[in-house]
Amino acid sequence: MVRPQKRGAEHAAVAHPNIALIKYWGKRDEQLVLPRVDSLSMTLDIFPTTTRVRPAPGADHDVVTLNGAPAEGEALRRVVAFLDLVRSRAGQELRAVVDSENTVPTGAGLASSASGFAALAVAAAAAYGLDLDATALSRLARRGSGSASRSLFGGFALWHAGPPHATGKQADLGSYAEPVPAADLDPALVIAVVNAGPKAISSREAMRRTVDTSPLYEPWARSSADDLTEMRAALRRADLEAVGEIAERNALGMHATMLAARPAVRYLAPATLTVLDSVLQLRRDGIPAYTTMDAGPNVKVLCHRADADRVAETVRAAAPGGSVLVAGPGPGARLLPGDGR
Ligand code: 2P0
Repeated sequence: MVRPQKRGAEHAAVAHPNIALIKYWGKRDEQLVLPRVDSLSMTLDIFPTTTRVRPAPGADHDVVTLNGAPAEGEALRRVVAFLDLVRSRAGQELRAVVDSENTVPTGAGLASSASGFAALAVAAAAAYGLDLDATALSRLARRGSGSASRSLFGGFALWHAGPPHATGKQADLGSYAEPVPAADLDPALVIAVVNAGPKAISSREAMRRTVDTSPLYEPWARSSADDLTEMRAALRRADLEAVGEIAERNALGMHATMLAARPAVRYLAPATLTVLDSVLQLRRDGIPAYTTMDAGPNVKVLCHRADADRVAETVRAAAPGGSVLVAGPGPGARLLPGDGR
C-alpha cells in the first residue's frame, strides 16, 4: 500500500474499468449520485487510466488535460465539480493541475468514466491530504460517476444503493462499493466492439428518461434485487453458468426498460443482435457463454478463460467490421509511488 506523500505534492493513481453483471440503471438522487438499485461488477485487467493531481498555488482555475488535450465542456465541468468536492472536504481552496491518461484505444466504444473517476478520487484525495480508506474513496468516486465507485476494488464488487429513504449525509454514507468474494471462477470477458462511434444519448440522460417514463422500470428494479441475491450465491459456489444466465437476463431487462421509455432509448444495433445470436449458438454447441450490454451497442461475453479464444473467434466472425478484446479480472484502484512516472 502506497501512502500519500506530503499534502500539496503531485500524486498519481491508476484504476481499471469495470463491467456490471447486475446493472446500475437509474438514480434516486442526481446530486449525490445515489442509485435506485444495487449493482455488481467485475473489474477488468485492461485499459487502465492513470491520473496525476498537483495542487497549484497561485492558480485561479483548474487545468485539466485528458490524453494530452485540454478538457472542455461537460468533461471539464465534471472534473472541476469533483475537485470542488474534494477541496471542500479538505478545507482548501488551491486549484489543481490534473493530467489523465486513458489507455482505451480511441473509439474502442468503452466508457472511461468508471476508471477515470476512480483514479481521480484516489489521486485527488492524496494530493489534498484526505486520509480515506477504500470505502470512503469508493463513496467519493461515486460522486464523479456512479460506476466509478466499483472500480476502487479488484475482482468482483458490489455497489450498495444504500437506505432508500435516507437523505443528506446518511444517504451519502450508505452508498459505497465493497469487494465480493468469488471462488475459482476463472472468468474471461470477451468484448465485441461492434460500433465505436459516440452514443446518441448519454447514459446519464438515458437513465433519467427511463426512470421518469418507462412503465417497465420499477418491475425491473424489483427483479434486479432478486438477481443480485442469486448472483451472490452463484459467485460463492463459483457457478459460471448461473452467473452468466443471471447477468444476461439482468442486462436484457435493463434494455427492455429503455425500449419502453418515452421516447424509447435504443442502444442495441443490428450487429448487436447478430453477436447475441452467435453466443446462443455457442451455448447450443456446449460452450458456456453469456452476454451483457451497457449503454451502447457493444457486447461483452462472459465465459471460462479456457474458452475465451473460441468465443472471441465466434464473435469476430459474427461482427466482421468490429474488433474483439479479451479481458480477465483486474486489480482495484491504487496510488502509484512518487508521481507515477
Ligand atoms: C453499469 N452503466 O452498471 C451501468 C449499466 C451503463 C449501463 O454505469 O451518471 O457513467 O456517471 O453515474 O456510471 C454508466 O453510467 O453514470 C453505467 P453516472 P455512469 O455499469
